[in-house]
Amino acid sequence: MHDQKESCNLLKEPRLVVRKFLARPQHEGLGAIVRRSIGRFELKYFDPFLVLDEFSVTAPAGFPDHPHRGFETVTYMLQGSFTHEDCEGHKGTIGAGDLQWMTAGRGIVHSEMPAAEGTQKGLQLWINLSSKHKMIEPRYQEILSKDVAEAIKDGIKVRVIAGEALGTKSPIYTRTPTMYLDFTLKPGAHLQQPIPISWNAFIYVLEGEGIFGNTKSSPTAAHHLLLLGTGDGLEVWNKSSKPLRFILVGGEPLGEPLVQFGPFVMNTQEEIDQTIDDFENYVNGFEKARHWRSESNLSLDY
Ligand code: FJE
Ligand code: FE
Repeated sequence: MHDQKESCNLLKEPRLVVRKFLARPQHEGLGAIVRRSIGRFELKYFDPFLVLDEFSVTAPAGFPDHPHRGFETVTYMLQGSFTHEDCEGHKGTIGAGDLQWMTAGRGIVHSEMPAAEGTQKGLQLWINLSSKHKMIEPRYQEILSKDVAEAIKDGIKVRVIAGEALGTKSPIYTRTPTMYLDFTLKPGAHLQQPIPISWNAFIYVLEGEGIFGNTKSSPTAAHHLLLLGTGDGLEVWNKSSKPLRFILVGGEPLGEPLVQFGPFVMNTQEEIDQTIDDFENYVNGFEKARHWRSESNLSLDY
């Protein structure tokens, strides 16, 4: 009976880990610290993912007024809280377990600053937009922790940020088809999670130690990024005595040319030149940035 359960494989071709990176702390923004795994020199782009930062910020540090164009940012809080303000008058605070899915599209200028004492921690993922969506109207989707879809089964807990797992779906609309799952496995738990075959997918470990891809592989600890090879899903084992927490993110590759200049991500150099021009002249989506400064930026002047 037990053997039968073990051999009952949901997956035909489990994906193996093909690359592993440790994300070390570095300085970003104003006095903020990030562990950057995607978007660093050795891994500039993992189509459609541009950046993955695990951030750690203690006031007065943060990410003061800055622009974005051509992609989406997903901010998922792990500890503390962050306030976001933009030049369109949108303002909001997200706390532990909450998420903000921001589609910058043609242009956003905003600030992202700590909203509490102590250290704020979270993840920020940048997802590229296809050429036909780069200039869409900006849009926000915010979900509070209590409204994040969750499922629990066989020692596995999943918080479904985007996509579907254990029969539970997220309400988030993803322009670029994406899955974003926050898993916690109890000691002894074994997970089989389907992933669309043509998608790129990665794991980022947050807590504990896990065996990923192959039951015989060596364990991976926190702050490591694992890129997965081809296949129809992922197998994970928690053979340790502590809980294992990680995110599994997958997305459909766009397969388009990419030209990036900091927070502007387009397809050609001409489009980047145009974007810098638009930003400097407050046009084509940056109109409201002309006379705008965030409240947090005003207070930085004292
Ligand atoms: C940015 C440098 C930056 N990672 N994680 C340059 F730091 C940023 C930026 C962020 C950021 C913000 C949060 Cl809340 C979390 C982050 C980088 O804002 F956009 C550019 N261009
Ligand atoms: Fe930003």
